[in-house]
Amino acid sequence: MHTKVCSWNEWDPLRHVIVGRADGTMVQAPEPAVDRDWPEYGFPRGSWGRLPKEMEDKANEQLDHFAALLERRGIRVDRPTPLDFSRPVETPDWRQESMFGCMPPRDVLLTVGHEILEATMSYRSRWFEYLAYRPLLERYFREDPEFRWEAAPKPRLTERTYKKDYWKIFHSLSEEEKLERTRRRDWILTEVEPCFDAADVARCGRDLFVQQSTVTNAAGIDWLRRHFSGHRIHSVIFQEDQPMHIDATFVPLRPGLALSNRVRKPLTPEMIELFRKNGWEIVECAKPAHDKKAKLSFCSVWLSMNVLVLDPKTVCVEASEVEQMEQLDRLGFEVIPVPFWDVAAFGGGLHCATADVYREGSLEDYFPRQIPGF
Ligand code: DAV
Repeated sequence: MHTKVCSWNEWDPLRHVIVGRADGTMVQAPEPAVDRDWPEYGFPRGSWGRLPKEMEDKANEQLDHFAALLERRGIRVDRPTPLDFSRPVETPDWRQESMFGCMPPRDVLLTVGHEILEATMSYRSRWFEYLAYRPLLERYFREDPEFRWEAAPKPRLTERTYKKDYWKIFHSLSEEEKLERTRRRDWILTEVEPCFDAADVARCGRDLFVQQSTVTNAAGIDWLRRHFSGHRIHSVIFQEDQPMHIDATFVPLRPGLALSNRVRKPLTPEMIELFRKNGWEIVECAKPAHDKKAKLSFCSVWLSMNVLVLDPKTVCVEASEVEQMEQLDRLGFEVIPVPFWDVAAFGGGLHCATADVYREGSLEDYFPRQIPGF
């Protein structure tokens, strides 16, 4: 089979994609970066374990259905090889009692042009997650002589990577104080070493928008800036206490149009200015269908806007998100409803669950008028 790795943005016609698997996904063991207490679902603070089998089966059913739908549209779909995520893992610096899973390839793999970059990740439970994608990456490397296979430096993730007593202090703060911390970009990660998740990056040709977040620090963004030296890297933040991944907050849909979260407002005025100056329209997303997170899910109801664009006229949207579908329809898209809510607890929505391998199209400059210093 002919393999070509290349994708420059979030909207060019999709021809080859990775779709994750729910198999063996864990409510991960405690670790410094994660604060979780779910007694109502049988996972009180300190506990961990595999997500219930019936939930896993339902999630896999929806993932398989989504993969088949993409294949029927002529898109090649590859799937990761799950590890035994219940196993403890260790490095010379630490031991972690479980891993997480391989449902959201978007978190780990960043495709920019002919390159796929394995992100550092910043959770100990996700340190080895790249291994689930190695059989695919090895194969692409064999089959596509132009494929650039890269991995960011693995972080040490010692105690020095995380702020001491972060959660204790966080829980004592008022909403206003939490927001103030967000404005200061003050979350759990220190700046000792570069950390980033691939899902904090929104790709628009020459311009990459990277959200600084609970899993992506300034050093991580600096690393990306030096690594993708032919690109313009824009560091952005949004109004959200515990931001994690840009793809339920700010989503480019096609040249000239982006979807913005109606609550998590951009806190980087230069970003709005850049879009405006270059003739882009930013529309607020529709109201989500759900009013609370899915059971056992870290992800918010804003998975409503975690859409997968198949080409500039076609978009996949979670099937219960009626208002989001209607809005995208009004914006001129053919909307494909995809049942996916049962996947949420396994790490996200339609964008999270995929990673681009090949989209047609070339590297373009969608923001010729830049803002100095941004
Ligand atoms: O807003 O809950 C979802 C994206 C996960 N990859 C959120 C983040």
